[in-house]
Amino acid sequence: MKEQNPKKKDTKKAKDLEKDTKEIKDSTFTTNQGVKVNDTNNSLKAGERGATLLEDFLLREKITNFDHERIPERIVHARGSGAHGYFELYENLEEYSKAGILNDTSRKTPVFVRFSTVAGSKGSTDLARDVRGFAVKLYTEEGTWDMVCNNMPIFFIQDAMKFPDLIHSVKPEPNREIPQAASAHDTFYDFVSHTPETLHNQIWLMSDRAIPRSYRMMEGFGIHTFRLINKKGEAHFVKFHWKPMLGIHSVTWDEAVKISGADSDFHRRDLWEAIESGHYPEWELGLQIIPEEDEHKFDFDLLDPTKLIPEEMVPVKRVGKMTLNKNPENFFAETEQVAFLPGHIIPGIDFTNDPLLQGRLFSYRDTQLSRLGSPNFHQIPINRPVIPTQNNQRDAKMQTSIPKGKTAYFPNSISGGCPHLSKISEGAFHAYEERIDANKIRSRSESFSDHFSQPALFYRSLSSWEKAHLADAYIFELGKCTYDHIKERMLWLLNQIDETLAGKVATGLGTDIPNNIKQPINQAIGADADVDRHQPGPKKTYLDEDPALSQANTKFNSIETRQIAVLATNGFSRKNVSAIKDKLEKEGAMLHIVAPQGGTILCDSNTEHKVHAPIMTTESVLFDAVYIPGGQKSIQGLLENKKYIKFINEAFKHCKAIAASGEGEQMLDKTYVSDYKDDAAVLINKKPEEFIKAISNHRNWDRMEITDQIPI
Ligand code: HDE
Repeated sequence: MKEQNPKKKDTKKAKDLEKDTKEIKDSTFTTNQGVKVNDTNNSLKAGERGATLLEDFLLREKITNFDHERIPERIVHARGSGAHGYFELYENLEEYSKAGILNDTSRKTPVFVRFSTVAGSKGSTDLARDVRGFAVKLYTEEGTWDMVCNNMPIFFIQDAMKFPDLIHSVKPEPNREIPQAASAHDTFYDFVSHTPETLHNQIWLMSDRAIPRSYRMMEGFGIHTFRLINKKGEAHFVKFHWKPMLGIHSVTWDEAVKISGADSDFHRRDLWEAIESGHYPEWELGLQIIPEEDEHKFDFDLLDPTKLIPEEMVPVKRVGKMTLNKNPENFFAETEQVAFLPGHIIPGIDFTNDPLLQGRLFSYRDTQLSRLGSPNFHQIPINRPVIPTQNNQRDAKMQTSIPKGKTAYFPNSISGGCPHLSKISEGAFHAYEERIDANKIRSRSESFSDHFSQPALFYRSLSSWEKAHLADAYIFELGKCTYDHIKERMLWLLNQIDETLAGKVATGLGTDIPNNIKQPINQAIGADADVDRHQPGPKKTYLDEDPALSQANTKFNSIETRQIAVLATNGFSRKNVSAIKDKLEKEGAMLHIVAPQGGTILCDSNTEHKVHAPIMTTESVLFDAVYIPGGQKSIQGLLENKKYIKFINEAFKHCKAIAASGEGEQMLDKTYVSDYKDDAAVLINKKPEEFIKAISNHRNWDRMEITDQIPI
């Protein structure tokens, strides 16, 4: 509990504030033209009671700026949070790629990362059930490389042409603008049920991956197959992965709903606070590398973005580490104005013909023009490459540099042919010389028609608790749909993936699984297309399970940044708290006193301790574990406030570790925990090491069977 020395913490805060405000402190208030100002509170009037004069340029400048403060929010991924950091490479990968960032292990490449939800508006809750964006801008010495990833390894659709339909279906319905940041509504499932290629991403969306515990505890995936190109011009296919050092962890849906009320900035705050406290989030960069000659070796098409390559089939090679160590100084200037483009690649990386990727290569530049208002968006500080740029592009809105010289064309003699071109051997980008010999057609390859095998593989690979969460999620989402035929189509499709899953969902919805539905994808292809040729193919089993798909197989070896609520008030046992505090904090956990009121409380040896949160201002869903120290007076004080009972019951329901010492057990006796004291993550008078182990396990999911009966 850092609170134990309130003075020290306050001094640090004051210093930070001093640093933050230094620039402002030493400055004089002026207009945007530099004219000094003596009053920014009153407009210029004819007499004390007006009228206000049009000539008041101070008023007009201030109000005009305010009137234009907003830029259009992103059409998708509007809600996001960013951070700065760096990337370091473990080993030289020149065999595969000539990209400097993948060759030079001595480099520390700066990065800016923006995490986001997809469907909600800029002010929507962080805990919506949604895919998360994971966009990484790598400012390399050979140009900026944007890896615009998601936290799921596949996408909903196979062709960019369908993207507006997908997004229109998931966004609030256009007549009432309802619901916000939620996929649980008719239009989304109307689209999904008519577009079976969505089923794979859809089942991930129903899984715990869609409600992460933290941005720091989720994976990132480039999704599309890209190419790595080496100096000899040889290509390998590649899938990009970001693997979180803290493992992949999620909250339960019940928590997600409650967190949205208790702290809708939960993920943003979590990222910010982890970085401020020096617990820098880290991910390893992973590559799945596939030789070109293996392109057709798989049971699915490498160009199909609705398919992943199971790690069991192609292992992920971990090649470097990304660390986020600095929060943005200004949200708008950095996190809002950052512009990611999948088309920003560097020599050594190249695209494939994935039709979704190809569409993205157009869309992102186009959207930045609408959002940021000018093709000069690369001149905004957060978007500037770290190396100088020169070319003959000129002018346009908001040109902030002053290009020198008389020539803005190439070739020229007046400027000595400058800026001059580079050879490929000097580092110029050279598109991979893929042979293309084809007819122009508006169609899709039959190799993209298998829509059931991978969702089924995903479901088979999950643990029992993940499967249970997933079925509940389908019941919740489909239960929110009002059209029976949409539910029926969904149930029929789910039944093609897994009969047990479909059965559970049908029971939850109180309906039957239909035997067949008419023409499953008649609308999802063109009017002239051969419908039979494009029906989803039969389900294949090329792999029983892929352990990497289950969160049950992630890392459980750290309690770093885990938030521990210490329920205490005046008279708590200092000895009890001291016994766990040092050990937990040494492992990186953060202890917070949750007391009946704010200010400070006294322990049983009369020392003052700062309260982190009065119980009325917080909820157990904001913590990872609960500790109740002894001290009879403290326990009596806590028992006077019924919210503590709810707090513990909820932590128990959400399968969290709960520890108590001495008289602390009396609190547990008033809760549901009293009947389950032999639970693996209920620790009464146990050693701190056992508490640490239980917290590092994230949750005791075995408890789920009983906690589902807890009526809160
Ligand atoms: Fe995006 N996407 N997207 N997307 N996307 C945008 O660009 C788009 C797709 C992703 O933090 C937009 O700057 C199309 C896949 C992230 O600023 C827009 C298609 C993946 C972010 C856009 C896709 C993504 C975006 C909106 C189908 C994972 C947030 C604002 C062809 C690999 C980046 C903007 C940030 C943002 C278009 C599909 C990830 C409209 C047309 C697949 C992480 O341009």
